[in-house]
Amino acid sequence: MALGDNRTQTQSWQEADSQHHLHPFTTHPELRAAGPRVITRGEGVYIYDSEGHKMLDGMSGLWCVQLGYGNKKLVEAGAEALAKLSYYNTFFQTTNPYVAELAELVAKLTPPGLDEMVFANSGSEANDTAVKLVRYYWNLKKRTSKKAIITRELSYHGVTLAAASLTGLTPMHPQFDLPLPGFHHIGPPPYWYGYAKDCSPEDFTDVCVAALEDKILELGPDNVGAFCGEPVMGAGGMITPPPGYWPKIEAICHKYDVLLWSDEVICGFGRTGSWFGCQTYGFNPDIITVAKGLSSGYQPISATILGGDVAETIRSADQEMSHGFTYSGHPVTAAVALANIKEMQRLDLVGADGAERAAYFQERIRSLMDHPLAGEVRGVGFLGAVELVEDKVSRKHFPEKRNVGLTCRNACMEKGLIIRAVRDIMVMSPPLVIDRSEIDELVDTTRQCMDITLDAIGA
Ligand code: PXG
Repeated sequence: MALGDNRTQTQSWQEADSQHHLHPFTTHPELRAAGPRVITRGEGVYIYDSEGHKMLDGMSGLWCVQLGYGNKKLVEAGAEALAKLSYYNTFFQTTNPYVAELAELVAKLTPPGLDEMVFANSGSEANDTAVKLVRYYWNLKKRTSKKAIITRELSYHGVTLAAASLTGLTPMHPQFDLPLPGFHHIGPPPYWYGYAKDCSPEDFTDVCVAALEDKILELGPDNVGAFCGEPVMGAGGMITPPPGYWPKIEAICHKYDVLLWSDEVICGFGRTGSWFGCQTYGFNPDIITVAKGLSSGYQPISATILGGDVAETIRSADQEMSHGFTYSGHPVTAAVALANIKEMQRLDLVGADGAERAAYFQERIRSLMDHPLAGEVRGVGFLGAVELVEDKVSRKHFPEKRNVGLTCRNACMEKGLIIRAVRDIMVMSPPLVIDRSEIDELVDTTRQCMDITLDAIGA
């Protein structure tokens, strides 16, 4: 197709989109002035737009395509299920082969005891489900006052009413009169580099853990149902916890009989180097929520996974659990998720092969630390972040209006690399199949764009 034809087609898609499509987290007059980029194809770690630009997707879409794009095994599994059983529900004492096998396989991978699950379509729905099941559990236990849920400042848990209420990125609240009652956010978040200039990481762990204990005592342990957190905070700035944080959080939850809920929508399915982030950080949650990597994002599917007494109490309750979606355990999404996990196992993405490439990724991103803009480089598994600062010694950030992160992100886009800017934190979450030469491309382009940023801001 000639370039001119491409442009005509692109423009017609842009016009159609601009007239009818309201996008997530988007300022629409801005988008409509610029016109959306139309992504038409993905293969391996690369995506392509309608004008033929090739981009290395250093974000795995939205932290989700563990297997990269276009994996044939998943395509075939989806097509086969679509042809054989395009839909049937899991209400009224029915199931389907795909979701039955998926539940069994997921239960094998989760830590011991976490082996009952409710399926939904998105991370937000999995989290809303968890909120309801926390309430249901404490109602079944006849401890009906234990309903408050505690989360952390800068956390991201989704956008439905309950999930957005859990979310500690508070600018997401006022447009929608949130949070709902019963949701409490504690600070500081476990973000040592950003919050603790005069404190060792170990001491900062204790500060963060004390914030949870203080909040439980303030609300009264009899009123607190659960604490929910992401093992590594994703959308809030790729924040890895300080040493010993999670086991200490777990001990506080046990002390006050508060359920521990690990939101693994990003961290699940190999992202941090283990199947689940709680395994990487050594803690035992009562509830795990997953989405994204469960199907490598090829189909919308999520799950709320229950363990211990929560699983036992809910599975043995002699009453109907009045919850579930039309598409809970959808055969096509389940078939794709099943094929995804089997493919991840076949490729050893969470075994020695993945670990070797993750170690290389971590080593390579740390090489960026000698750049004048790099205040901290952090990461785990296939998560990485470079925090850009004005002054390395004092950890002084640039004024927000200088848009340093955005400048760097836009430079990366120009050079065919997709990474995220959260404030001035450059975030990377590449597909777990990324190879060494692609890791080199990711890191080398990032360095080049940090140079461009340095020139642009005249620092
Ligand atoms: N929990 C966590 C930890 C997440 O990261 C959700 C829940 C909600 O999932 P759904 O499927 O309802 O979107 C998420 C989603 C970003 C970005 O810009 C992050 C997410 C979604 C969209 C954008 O970093 N995470």
